[in-house]
Amino acid sequence: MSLVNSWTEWGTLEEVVVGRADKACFPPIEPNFMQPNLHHKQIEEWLTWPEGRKKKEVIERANKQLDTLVDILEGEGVTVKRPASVDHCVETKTPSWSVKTQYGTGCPRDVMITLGNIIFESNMAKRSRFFEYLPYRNIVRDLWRRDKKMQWKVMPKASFDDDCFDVDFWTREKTVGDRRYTLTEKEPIMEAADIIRCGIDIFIQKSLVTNDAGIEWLARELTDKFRVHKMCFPQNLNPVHIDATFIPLRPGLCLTNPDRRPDKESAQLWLDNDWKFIEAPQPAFDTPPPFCLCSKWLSMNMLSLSPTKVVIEENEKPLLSLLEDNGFDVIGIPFRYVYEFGGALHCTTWDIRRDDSCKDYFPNQ
Ligand code: ABU
Repeated sequence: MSLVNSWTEWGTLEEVVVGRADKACFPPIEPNFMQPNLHHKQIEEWLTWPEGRKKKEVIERANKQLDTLVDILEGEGVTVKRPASVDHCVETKTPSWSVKTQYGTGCPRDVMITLGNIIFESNMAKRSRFFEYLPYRNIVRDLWRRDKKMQWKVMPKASFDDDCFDVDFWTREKTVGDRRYTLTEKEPIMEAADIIRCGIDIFIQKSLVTNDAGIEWLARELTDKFRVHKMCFPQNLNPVHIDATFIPLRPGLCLTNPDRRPDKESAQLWLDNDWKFIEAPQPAFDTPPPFCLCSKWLSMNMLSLSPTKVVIEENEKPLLSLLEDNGFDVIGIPFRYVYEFGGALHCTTWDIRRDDSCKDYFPNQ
């Protein structure tokens, strides 16, 4: 039996990794993180971005919500694994740069992805996240030893020298459709949360953390195994990860973000294959919690347990109704304390095994 098998975002979930808030730090200012958005004007006026370790109480309350997720998943019969608990408040350096601290282990999804029988480690886009794969290595090594069909692929580490970054991004005026972000094309760079999986087809967006070279690297690496498609959501001037933008819920049904619609070219393949788009309702809150680096659209960042069951944040009542109206069982859990550790329910998980296979959901292409 394969221990590693996950081809879609919605197959029945059998084994998953849930992140930890332990020993996390505020991400340090660096070329790919120069203007943190505090989301709250008043806070921005009196606060400079903090550095160093997050407070013990803040870590504990997030860990409590992560533990609740673990309990729910285990109650649903899902095997849950956790990354190693490591201290991120250590200086990180290579011969050409250093940053004061690392970040955290809250978001396995950003680093790790299962593509069929391949476990894939992305190389990340921030210096402070250079070593973020390490807390997952125990899990990967164990699976690799036990599942003889599993493949383990690691993206080449980027140098993250200054010329990997276009720091003018932070000051120039942004225009719809520009598609120039913080990364240059010097080296392939990618974060796994910019990918969504639908059987043999994989969709990926260019963003502040994934460049065109990263997408090309992935496409070449997966030739003959997957069809890799670029997607673009031109209204999003600061794209970071696709999983609060475009969420395939089950074959033929996709949740879309009304502020970030796919462009015509990106939408065409879905429409040609009879997928239906439903728009997410406005989130329950106008802003994410302070120190959260994501947008209010974490509301959409759900974890699918199967093609008929999902877990969402408990405050997102309009989303709950929409999903129920579309035939889903919805489990709502408290999760907002986790948001400042990098994201919501999709971000903080990495599925290792789902009951699904390499199907073609887009025969018409
Ligand atoms: N990592 C998911 C968050 C993306 C967003 O805020 O749009």
